[in-house]
Amino acid sequence: MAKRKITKAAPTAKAEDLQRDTSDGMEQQLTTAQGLPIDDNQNSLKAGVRGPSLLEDHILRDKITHFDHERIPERVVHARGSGAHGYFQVYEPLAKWTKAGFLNEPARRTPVFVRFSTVAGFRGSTDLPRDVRGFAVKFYTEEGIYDLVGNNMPVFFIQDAIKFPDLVHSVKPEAHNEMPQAASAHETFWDFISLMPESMHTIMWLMSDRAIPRSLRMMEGFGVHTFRFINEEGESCFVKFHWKPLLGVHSVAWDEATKISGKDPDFHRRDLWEAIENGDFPEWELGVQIVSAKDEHKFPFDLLDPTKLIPEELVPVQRVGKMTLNRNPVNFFAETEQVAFHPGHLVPGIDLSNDPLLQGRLFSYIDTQLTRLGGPNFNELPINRPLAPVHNNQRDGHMRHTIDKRHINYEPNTLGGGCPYQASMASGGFTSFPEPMEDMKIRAKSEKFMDHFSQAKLFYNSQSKPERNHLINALRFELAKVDTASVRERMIGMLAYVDGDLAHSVAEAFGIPVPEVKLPLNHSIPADTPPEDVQPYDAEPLVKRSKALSMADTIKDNIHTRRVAILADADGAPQAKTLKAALQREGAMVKVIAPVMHPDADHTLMTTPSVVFDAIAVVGSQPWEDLPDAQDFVRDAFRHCKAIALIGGADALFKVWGMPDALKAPGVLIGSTDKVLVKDFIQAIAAHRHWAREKDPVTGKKG
Ligand code: HDD
Repeated sequence: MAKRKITKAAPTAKAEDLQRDTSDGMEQQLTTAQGLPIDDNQNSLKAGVRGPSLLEDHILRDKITHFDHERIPERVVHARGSGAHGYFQVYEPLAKWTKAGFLNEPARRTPVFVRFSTVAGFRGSTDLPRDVRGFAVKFYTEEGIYDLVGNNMPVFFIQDAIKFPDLVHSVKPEAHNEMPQAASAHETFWDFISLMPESMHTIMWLMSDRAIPRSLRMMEGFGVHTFRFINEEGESCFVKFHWKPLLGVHSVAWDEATKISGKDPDFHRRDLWEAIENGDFPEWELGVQIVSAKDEHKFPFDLLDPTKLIPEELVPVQRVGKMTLNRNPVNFFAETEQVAFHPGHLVPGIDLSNDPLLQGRLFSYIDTQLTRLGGPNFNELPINRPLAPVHNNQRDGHMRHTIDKRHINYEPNTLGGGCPYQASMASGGFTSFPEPMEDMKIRAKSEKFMDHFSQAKLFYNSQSKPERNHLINALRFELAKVDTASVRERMIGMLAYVDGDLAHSVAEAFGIPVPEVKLPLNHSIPADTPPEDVQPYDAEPLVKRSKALSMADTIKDNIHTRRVAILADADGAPQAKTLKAALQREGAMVKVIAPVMHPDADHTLMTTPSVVFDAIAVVGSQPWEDLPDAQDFVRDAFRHCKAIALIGGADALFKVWGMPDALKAPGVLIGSTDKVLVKDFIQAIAAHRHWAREKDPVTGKKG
């Protein structure tokens, strides 16, 4: 074998180099983990060219040993996630409520890392299951790390952390056969839920279109729990956190979601990545709902109950700052996989409440990192490291990075000059709000926690007609995947406590009347209650409908970053080009799709279905109807209620399929690429979806 010239590795002479944690791999020769240059990365060391490999091959073992340990345990929940870097800036100082530095200096850009996730699926599962989405934000503030570990839904399934393992076991794939992946549509989940009336509000959210977002960039975020703000004077108020996306809140259709899962399971991850690479930086405004200490008990629900939201009509959301995501991670594992969030990562000015779900979380997150990241030093990984300096007497442990230069590792001390010394409140030391406490030790909940249905009703009543239809069909779908009739029936009976029509519409799909069910005697109802006395306790809602709970009136005035496909063969290319340019001027991301690649085409039909686009145009009169992929392309776009422009004879398509009515359906435009059509098409895309086209899958009736 020809001898290669070896360039010597640069000596790592400087002490600070020992603390390096990144490697760009550029113009560097290959070495072992110990820095030994490797002469042959193709062949293991053998006893002769046809002989066995030698145990002595330390280079082979160095490589394979590391490879064998490349995986760490995935998160028990939220295993599937996508992350991005960015920054947060407050608009005006919030000093009257909080002393948190990053919420008081408009000039300060606080770096953030955000990880979005699904909950139930494994790490490699699809981005588009029906599921809650995690929305976790790590703020690298000057006062240390602050983590806002929220979801895209403002409420949670259970009221007390002690039920979390039960909830998660029920929704994860079933224990005997590990099916289904990333789906709540199976019977252990619905068995559990039908016995947990407190979950009914979150179930409304989970069955709604919120659970199948169009994009991570088009989701709201919520801190869920009530937290506390504390100002310089030591005064405290309650706060609920919101993230409001500047692109509006949008979702896909359920049939579309299932198809995307097959065609591009990385749909959300890709969408986020591409938007950031293209410079279309996703933005959210941070919103706060503030409740003064004196108003703590004025609502019919308990502020500490995580199954309740505060209707925006009662307490408006004040937009106080903006988060921009402008940088993709360089390495998925080092950043998105190793990032470790914890609701107990707080800064002075923000404190916890006694919400029993939050209290349990405070234990769970550190505990899980010990297993996942291998020990107590996970805070030293680059993605978790605070920008604020860290000085304490915590030492050693698995994978310690810091080389502590002082041997004085206790406090109080004189040998180390008393350092590190305790910070006073005046110098920024964290102090908990001194909430008065005196009560008996008890396993119970406050009475207001027993109100399980009033906000489930509020949510259902606040949905537009198409949104309600989607919710009904989601329940029909999910319960059809339940094999045990008694579980399904109990669940339908439970729905009747939310809304009679809802329960009836779901029951209709199973050909049964709405079963009458007694509320289950679970731990949220006192155990000595006789069954005949178990009545739903419904607080009188102060608001009957809340506009903010529906997506119908979200932002729909632009097509910025919307994905549009133009189906065009070589003959239609000139028209496709004109249309593409016009849509791009409005900020859309446009791709030309062709049956056979041509110079103006970006993708072929075979690899590119319409489900990964927001709108389609078909150009030219070629017999598209003969091509099976083209048929699915157009039919899916029609079924999923997307804007469709048929240009230059393409309208023949629907006629050939015996769907002449489709040509008159809302959102379907016919014409040439003249200005009028382009203008109408842009408007139709901005409207997001034309739900009026939908038919009920059970009755076949419109809307
Ligand atoms: Fe949790 C992860 C959000 C209740 C225990 N949770 C996790 C993540 C998010 C949430 C966004 C992913 C963070 C990331 O991207 O790494 N969790 C919530 C919200 C909850 C909630 C909004 C209710 C309001 N969680 C909750 C409870 C417990 C946990 C009640 C346990 C008692 N959650 C965990 C966990 C995870 C986690 C097992 C898995 C991986 C991790 O923490 O780091 O500890």
